[in-house]
Amino acid sequence: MKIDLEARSQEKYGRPLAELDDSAICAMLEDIVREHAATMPLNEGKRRLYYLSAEFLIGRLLTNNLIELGVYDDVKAQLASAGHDLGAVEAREVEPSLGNGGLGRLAACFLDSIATLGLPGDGVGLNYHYGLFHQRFVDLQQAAEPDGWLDRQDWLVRDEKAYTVEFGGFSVKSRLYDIDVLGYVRTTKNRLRLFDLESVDDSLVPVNSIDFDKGELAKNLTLFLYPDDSDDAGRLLRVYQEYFMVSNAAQLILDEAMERGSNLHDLPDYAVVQINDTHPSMVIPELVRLLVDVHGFEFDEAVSVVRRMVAYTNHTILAEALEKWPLESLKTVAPRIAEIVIKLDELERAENGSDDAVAIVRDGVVHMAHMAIHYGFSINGVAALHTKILEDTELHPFYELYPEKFSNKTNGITFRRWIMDANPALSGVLDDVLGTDWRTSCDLSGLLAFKDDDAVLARLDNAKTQAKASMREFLWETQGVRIPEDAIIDVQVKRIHEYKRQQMLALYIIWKYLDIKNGNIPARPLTIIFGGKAAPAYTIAQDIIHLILLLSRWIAADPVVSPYLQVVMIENYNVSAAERVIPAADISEQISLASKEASGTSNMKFMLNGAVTLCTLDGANVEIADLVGDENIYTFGTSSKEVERLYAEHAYDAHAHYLRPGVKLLVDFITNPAFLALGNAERLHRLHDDMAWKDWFMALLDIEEYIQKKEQVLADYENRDAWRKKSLVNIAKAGAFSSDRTIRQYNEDIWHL
Ligand code: 26Q
Repeated sequence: MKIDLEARSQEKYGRPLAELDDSAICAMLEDIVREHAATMPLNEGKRRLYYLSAEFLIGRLLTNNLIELGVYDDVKAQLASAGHDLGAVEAREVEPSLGNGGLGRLAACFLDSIATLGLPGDGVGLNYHYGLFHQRFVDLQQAAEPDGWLDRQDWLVRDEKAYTVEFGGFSVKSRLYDIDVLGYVRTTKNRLRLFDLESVDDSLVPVNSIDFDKGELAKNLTLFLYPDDSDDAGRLLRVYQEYFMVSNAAQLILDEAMERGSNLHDLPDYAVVQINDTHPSMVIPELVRLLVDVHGFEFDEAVSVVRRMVAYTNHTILAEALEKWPLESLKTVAPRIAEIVIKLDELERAENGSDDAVAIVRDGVVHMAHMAIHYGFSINGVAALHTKILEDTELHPFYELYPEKFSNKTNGITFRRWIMDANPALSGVLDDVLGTDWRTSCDLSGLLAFKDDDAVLARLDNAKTQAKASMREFLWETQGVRIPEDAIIDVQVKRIHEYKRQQMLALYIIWKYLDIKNGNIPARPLTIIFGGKAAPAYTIAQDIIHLILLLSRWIAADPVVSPYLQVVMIENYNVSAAERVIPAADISEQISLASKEASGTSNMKFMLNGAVTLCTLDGANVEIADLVGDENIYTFGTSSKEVERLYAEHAYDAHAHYLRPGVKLLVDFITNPAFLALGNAERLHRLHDDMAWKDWFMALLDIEEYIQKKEQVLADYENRDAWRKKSLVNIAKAGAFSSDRTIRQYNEDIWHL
């Protein structure tokens, strides 16, 4: 593809390129990419994948698309010669806010890999007008505001397809928007297909609040993406949303299959549906409904068709996060779906002679995961340990019924976004040292040969320094925070959740603060960076944010400690922030309670960017540890087996751990009088008491070993040579976590495209 920006500028704006401002250039580049993408043919194949997901956390698209088209460097040079900086232009793009966290970002990485591998497969989801809320910090607390990303969003292309969705008591018309998904240097494309209502009343949403009259919402289903851990008020609306999503998706799937020659009896030859967690699981009864009610199938045949085309990915072992809907809610939202779910439950009981443990409907509650496992042909976990736990404990009765349906597909990340786009300095070093093949093979193992090569180690180190400079600039510009140039950068970025144990890192900060106060002056400054949103209804998570913000202010105000210790909480952490912060990290914090984090994917992004991991043996950390070896990772904490035992036997005594002298000191710091005076006493007391009496995720069990390990990490950092080698090994081994590898496995084992 050839681009002449000067000619384009004259044509679009009637002015020379040099006179345009960054926003105008951004819009112009978006136009160019969109127009070019429109001419690209779709990936073809008899069987198409539909990746159904309530979330696609795609991030900004301009840079990514310029990279995929192979014109990034050219565009950058043309802009530079007209006096413009592509980085500043990129920053004008508004990031779509269509996901909560890991699950949504995984879907986005998958779309990139599916397109890059040239496989025929589209994402299908919803076009939320305000997406997830925008996070602001007010009075050291999280405030949630609507994120009007759609106002300035330029990537959506209106599609011809439109359907009717029937709810109990009313029906709505839908409208489809597409975003083209380009693969890396490919001439064919896929699409992200986002359904919306034909008309939505945005005026229901007040300017500065995400509270609004939910009574009207049934007709405005696509206004918001609900946070995980949503409150009850949001739950019924979530069912409406989910049904709207899957009814549209199912109609689209049948439509396209018929267009391509299917008689629907052979539908599994034309379509395979991957459901991203249970959120789209109602696609199962919806497909059955369409085949029976619209296309005249017998119920049994419809079920047999659907059974051969739906596959389910599980992303959680937290029982409370598995979707269970009251049957009454389903009856309200979609009465016919409720009927079909009941029939599916009866059929399953008859076929398996099975008991309540695996039932779809039990005590008036519909277990979505159970339905997906019985009526899907595949279920997978997202990391080896996670899949093992599903098989051995959480979903064991299902594993006994259908061992052949279970498999592991360890998550992955796309290297296009997470090095080529986010870390140009490191990409450049890799190009020079390895040649450019790694960009498509994602094989970085060639680096290992340079483990003792001073010149290469120095270049990698220099790339880290450049990434740190970029992050420092970002935090200065967006938050007015200054970070010392020589600081060790220690990062935990992810949704705020008790099981992820941000509170344990907060306790470390208290320990370190007291240690410095006691005269133990560190060799160099340590900057600890947090980022992440908390569901507005998740009180303890809000309390944890408050504690972090308070610690940040408290330490900054202390002249003795602040030269050596700094706490930063990134406001409104999102994909764009991740791209600036992850490349800069020295230490990757992956400290969830073992057995609770299904996989984690930031762990992979940090590793790829040369951070060294400090972690529990949870999720994909286990696989990272196996790959890099003991000398290149720091692991600590109670094992997942022992954690499971503690839960099963109710054997964890939080208060006993709290009463240990070193621990009590740290926890009680949260409610010291000066702190209470500066912060919100209610939040601090609640968090203190939760830790001292409940500590459901056992932070106090692991805190001492965690502090020890972290101190060892900091000491080892001072051996600069050894540390650079650790960093190199981590990068070299990260190829295993390319989402291209993950997608190949999905295709070979499940999709067969
Ligand atoms: C459910 C019902 C109502 C409203 C919201 C939700 C909801 C929304 C989002 C429930 C869960 C989520 C998101 C889950 C998630 O992000 N899970 C993460 O998935 C990653 C990709 O597999 C894993 O790496 C993480 O370990 C897992 O926590």
